[in-house]
Amino acid sequence: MDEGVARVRDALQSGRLAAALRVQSTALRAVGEFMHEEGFVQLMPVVVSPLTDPLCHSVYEAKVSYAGQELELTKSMIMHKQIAVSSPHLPKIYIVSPNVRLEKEHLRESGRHLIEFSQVDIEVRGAGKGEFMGLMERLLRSVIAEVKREREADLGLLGRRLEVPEAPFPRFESSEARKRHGEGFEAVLSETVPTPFWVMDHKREFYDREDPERKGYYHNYDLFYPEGFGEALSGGERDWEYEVLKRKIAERGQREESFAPYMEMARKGWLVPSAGGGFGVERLVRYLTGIKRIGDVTPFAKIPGERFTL
Ligand code: ASN
Repeated sequence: MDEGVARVRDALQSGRLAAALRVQSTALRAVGEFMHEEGFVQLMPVVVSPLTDPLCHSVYEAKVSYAGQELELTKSMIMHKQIAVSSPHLPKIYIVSPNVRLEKEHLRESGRHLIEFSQVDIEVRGAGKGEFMGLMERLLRSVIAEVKREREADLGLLGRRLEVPEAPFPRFESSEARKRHGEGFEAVLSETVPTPFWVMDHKREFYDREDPERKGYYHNYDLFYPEGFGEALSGGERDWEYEVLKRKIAERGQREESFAPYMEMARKGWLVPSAGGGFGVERLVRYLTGIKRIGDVTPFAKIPGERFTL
């Protein structure tokens, strides 16, 4: 028998995976209810498109051709989000979006990478980072409270103790954290800070807002889980002006044509300021359940570099 088949069957039979999936169901319901109460509109995911996130790290290409057109599998819906909130009728949106990122093999042992995962991707027209971060703190607190309430038995079975963290969460500037803890500062902080926390200012993709007066400073943020669980969410305020986007694309050695429809909208002045971010569902479930390996919270996990059976 194929080893992969046996592994999936064992995981399904053990009961732990089902407990994690019940936690996931509750978490997703809590996310949906929270977003609904906050007035967000849910969009359905884009799976293939000529336009997707360039990402700030290198992955293998995931392309399909259809009727003579080259399309890419979605890495994130960032640009679709910006385009959607350019409508004054859709100021607050979210999507539970499948993301395909064909990560390099060296990430096999990271415990937190999958080559396909689900991202809750959120965008708010006209928001600043403080507003968005506050929203995410309330969201995480309400998800944890709901999971504790509804899945007490499952958390017990998994031996997991969870506390609803106090808000606001601590904030660290990446430049200071790097000076203090070196290049691995994110891992150090995630191991040592006892609550979820933010790291501000990452040199990242062209769409995250760079301070116009302070070149090289980005108005973006990552949320981290404690206990070594690592990154939870990444996001930022956005740039929207054509000349700024054009310069930043060039600085990254990327080609404007790769983002043609988005850049056309920017050139016409149709994009608007916004802020947003997205968190990985499987990573959230890892943290909620205390299960360290991401392959253990989902039945058909695609770990980078592994051979896939199902
Ligand atoms: N979801 C992220 C954001 O909104 C983008 C990403 O996943 N790369 O900034």
